[in-house]
Amino acid sequence: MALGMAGVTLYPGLLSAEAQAHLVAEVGEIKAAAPLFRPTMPKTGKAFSVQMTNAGALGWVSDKARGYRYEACHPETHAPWPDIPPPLLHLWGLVAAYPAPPECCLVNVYDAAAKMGLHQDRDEGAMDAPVVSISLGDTALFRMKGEARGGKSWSLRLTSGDVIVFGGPARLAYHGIDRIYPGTSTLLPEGGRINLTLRRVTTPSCVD
Ligand code: MD3
Ligand code: FE
Repeated sequence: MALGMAGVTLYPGLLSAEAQAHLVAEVGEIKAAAPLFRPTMPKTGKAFSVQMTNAGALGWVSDKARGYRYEACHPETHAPWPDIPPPLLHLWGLVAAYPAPPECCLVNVYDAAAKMGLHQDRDEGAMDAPVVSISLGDTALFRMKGEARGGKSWSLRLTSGDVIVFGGPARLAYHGIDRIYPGTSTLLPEGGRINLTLRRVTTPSCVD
């Protein structure tokens, strides 16, 4: 599908209402095992407006002292992250075209005021693997820019049930969430938006 940039594939509304509700329940279980935390920026310690948690062998975390990184355990409970729910492993198999499973499911939770500034995802060792993003709940205004940082950006509204895959030349593109549109979905009783990103973090040592 043509979408403004090579390496980006949008599957609009790929997830049925039932599949979305099932994923919300799975996120509830992840949150019960690994409570939401609010990362802070490297060096400045400024808090993210987005809350996060993870599933998988490695979870993405950030704090003032040690910055962006992947860790095997929760930053506050120090427990290992829960497993990635099987339906998400299945979805990765459908859309990622990568010969190894994801190691991280990062859960981003947005309230009506939350946003995420333009950034690159470059904390992963396996940059040949795509990132698979799943949107649940309120619509978000997503913005993306070429790898060059300058140049023009383009925007896209991501709605509940959309799946978008970023690979190849798009893998190092700058991207962010400019705003949430409150009240645009009834999926989450408390409103807001959940984004799930599936990521390969380490280079696979063997391929089956
Ligand atoms: C393009 N999350 O967690 S998902 C992130 O909606 C992140 O929560 C946003 O950016 C969110 O890092 C955007 C879309 C996305 C995710 C990863 C990418 C786009 C990407 C990695 C490379 C290029
Ligand atoms: Fe990102």
